[in-house]
Amino acid sequence: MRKNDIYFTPYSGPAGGWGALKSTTKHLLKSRNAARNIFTLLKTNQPTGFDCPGCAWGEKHDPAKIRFCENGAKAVNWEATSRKVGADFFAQHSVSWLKEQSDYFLEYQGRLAEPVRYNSDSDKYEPITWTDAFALIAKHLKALPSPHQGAFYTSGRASNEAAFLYQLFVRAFGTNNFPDCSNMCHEASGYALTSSIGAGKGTVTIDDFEEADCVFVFGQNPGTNHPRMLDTLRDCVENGAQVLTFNTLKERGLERFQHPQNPVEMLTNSSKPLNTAYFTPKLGGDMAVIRGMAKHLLEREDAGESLLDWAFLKEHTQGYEAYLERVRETPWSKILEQSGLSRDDIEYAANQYANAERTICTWAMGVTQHYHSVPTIHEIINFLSLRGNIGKPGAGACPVRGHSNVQGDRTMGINEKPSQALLDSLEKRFGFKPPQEHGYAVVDTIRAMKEGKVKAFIALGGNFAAATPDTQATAEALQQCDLTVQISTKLNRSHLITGKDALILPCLGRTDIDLQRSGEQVVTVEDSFSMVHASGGVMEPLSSEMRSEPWIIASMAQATLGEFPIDWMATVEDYGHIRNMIADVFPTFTGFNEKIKQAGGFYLGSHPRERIWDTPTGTAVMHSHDLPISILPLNASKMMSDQSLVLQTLRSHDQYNTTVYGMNDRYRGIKNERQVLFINPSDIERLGFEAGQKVDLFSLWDDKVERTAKGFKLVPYDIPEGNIAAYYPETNPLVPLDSIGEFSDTPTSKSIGVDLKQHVEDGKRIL
Ligand SMILES: Nc1nc2c(c(=O)[nH]1)N[C@H]1C(S)=C(S)[C@@H](COP(=O)(O)OP(=O)(O)OC[C@H]3O[C@@H](n4cnc5c(=O)[nH]c(N)nc54)[C@H](O)[C@@H]3O)O[C@H]1N2
Ligand SMILES: Nc1nc2c(c(=O)[nH]1)N[C@H]1C(S)=C(S)[C@@H](COP(=O)(O)OP(=O)(O)OC[C@H]3O[C@@H](n4cnc5c(=O)[nH]c(N)nc54)[C@H](O)[C@@H]3O)O[C@H]1N2
Ligand SMILES: [Mo]
Repeated sequence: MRKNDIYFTPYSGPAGGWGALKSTTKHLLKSRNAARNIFTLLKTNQPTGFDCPGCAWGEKHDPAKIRFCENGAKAVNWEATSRKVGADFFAQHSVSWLKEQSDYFLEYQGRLAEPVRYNSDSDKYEPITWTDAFALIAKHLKALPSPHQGAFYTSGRASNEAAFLYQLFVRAFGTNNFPDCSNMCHEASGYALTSSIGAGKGTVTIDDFEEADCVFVFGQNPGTNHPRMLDTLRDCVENGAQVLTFNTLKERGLERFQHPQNPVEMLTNSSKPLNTAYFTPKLGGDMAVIRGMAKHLLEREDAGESLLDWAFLKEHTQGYEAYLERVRETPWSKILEQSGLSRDDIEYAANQYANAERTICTWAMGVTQHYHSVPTIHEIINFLSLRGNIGKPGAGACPVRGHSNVQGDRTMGINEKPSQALLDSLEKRFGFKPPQEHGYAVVDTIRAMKEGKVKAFIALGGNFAAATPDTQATAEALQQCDLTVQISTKLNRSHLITGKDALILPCLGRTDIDLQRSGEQVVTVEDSFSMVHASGGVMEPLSSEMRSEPWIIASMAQATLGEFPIDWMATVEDYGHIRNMIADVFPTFTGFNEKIKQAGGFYLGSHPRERIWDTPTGTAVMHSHDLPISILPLNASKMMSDQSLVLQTLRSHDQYNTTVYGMNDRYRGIKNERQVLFINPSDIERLGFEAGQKVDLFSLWDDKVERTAKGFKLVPYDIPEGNIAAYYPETNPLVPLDSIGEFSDTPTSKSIGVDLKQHVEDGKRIL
């Protein structure tokens, strides 16, 4: 590869360390509230404080240790700002004017401080009382000819208490239309795990990493997105474990790491090698990589070695013979072509696995946002099963969740396809028959809005307009609604894409003190390791007009349903009442209010971990899939020419999903810009462009709709030829609504076929 470092000056220090602390401090100071925020920060993930609103990585309980990471600090600080957005702000700025501003500008204005309603005559948001806001919601919801014309979105920061009340309200109202951020995130993990091992969650705890002797990390960037995971990986390496990383990009955080809280390492500026091997497969190539490793194991087994755990396979799985046959039949040529790795690399990785007694596989969006994500995760489970690596200490499957309580929200029943057990349990406890038919997930909700089948949209957090695919189509869909309601902490693009009636309801965040009639409340959250723990805010709310999420949900329910099936307002006087209801519905939460008094929280348990398989056959199921015909969705691949490229959309270091904290991406060497396109230098040359030149992206999808994202600067990067990368949400206009994963319906945000053209200035914004 031709080296080109004119435009690309990657961060030269180790990830973590001084660079991380310096950046954290800069963000703290920028909020004009430094002392208050540092105080807040120090309470993050402490037994007395709040759960970090950053990621869902777990934490060993150790009261002596201050736990924060750079990105947790940014998330806390962003929420705990002293800037406010109240009626005066909206009186000054029309929605049309706000639409012209950047996402960074919108969120930077501060915390939403009072409820407002959109007035289309003035094109401005105007104050509304809470009572009138709930009356308006009730009026719209009651006017719907069918409850299925309402859709109720959840973003993964909602607490268990808020999520439980929300699903109860929506089901009592009469629908399972629960689009949620999970649909765009780990949906494929939930689907693949449930259909293979009978439970849609990971099977490991944080302690398992101490016992593991091999960890495979597929398709994730923990240096930016789960920084505390790097501590764990570093400890694994120190314990002598192999850490094998598979990532299309060489991510700095995974290459080297030093911890900001280890002064000795910081002073010497030394960094230990973290990963013992790093492979860069093609986008979407992981299934082929894993198939290749399985094939090599099988070849060694067939040659007389004893590597497979036949006892496990025979006693605990179904379908292993068919799977092994499928592995034998898969030609190496196809494995090498789709993976983009050499046979040596794949065999090397397979041999590390063969040497290990206890192996963990972790993964995130690099695995879940493809067309064939479910088959890929099935392949991961098969791979683990081959050597009995499920249900023994130090081994198992670890989908690393994103939002801090996205896993808990699902546990609480935020699910458009609820299990019969959940519905029956709700019926038994609350005495009404919940809707039995499945509801709409994210993509179906957008389609239904387009077709006029969904008329009222309520969002418990998040940024639906910016986070979802096909931005133009989604915006048009949202605008066809009669009512859009956003329950939010910060101003974002979704507030500007309004239905005929639109409300913004300002809520408390994780860091705020939540005072209800019985006193200060705590809520609970669940991390990626199924640990549930309490979280209580520490900051005085900025405005007396902000309300807690449970209170807002209870008030909407009361206004819409009266006291059916419960006295909503009495329930939120003390969240202990909500937890009692949760315990009645979910047996694993028995004694909930007592259990959360334990420092560090309690473990929900995992059946697969005990080798109990809640599947129809009572065993784990090894699914055999062929490798996909193409690693791009077919509708895109048939449009590809030899000039076309495959785009992945990912996160920069200075963002939290659609929240843009700043314009740098330190580890990737980007300063002060986000409209960049990471590309292999030989592709730049082959396509006749120059590094630094601006290009427009045109998405390939066989439906004659032009989808573009314009003005991206070419940045030469260490990325496989034919693959490119750019930030989300700027690239969401390129993701066709119909480009979704098989079985999961997850937008294929990591495999989009595109053509590049020289940039033409036209000044148009998509939204
Ligand atoms: N600071 C911060 N923390 C966050 C978030 C945030 O935005 N900012 N978001 C939170 C959320 S909701 C989530 S879901 C997680 C997301 O955490 P990640 O999954 O780490 O997020 P992405 O930025 O989408 O990164 C995808 C990574 O996978 C790689 N990749 C992409 N495609 C492929 C592929 O086909 N194969 C392989 N092997 N690698 C691939 C990319 O190069 C990139 O390193 O982080 C959570 N934590
Ligand atoms: N192209 C592309 N698209 C993607 C992805 C991708 O990798 N590529 N990733 C997908 C993934 S993994 C995810 S999880 C989704 C994320 O989708 P969302 O969860 O919908 O988006 P966020 O950006 O996390 O939402 C940010 C907003 O949430 C609100 N908020 C923050 N904290 C709170 C709170 O405590 N309560 C309430 N009520 N509101 C709060 C603020 O107003 C803030 O503006 O995006 C998905 N979209
Ligand atoms: Mo996510």
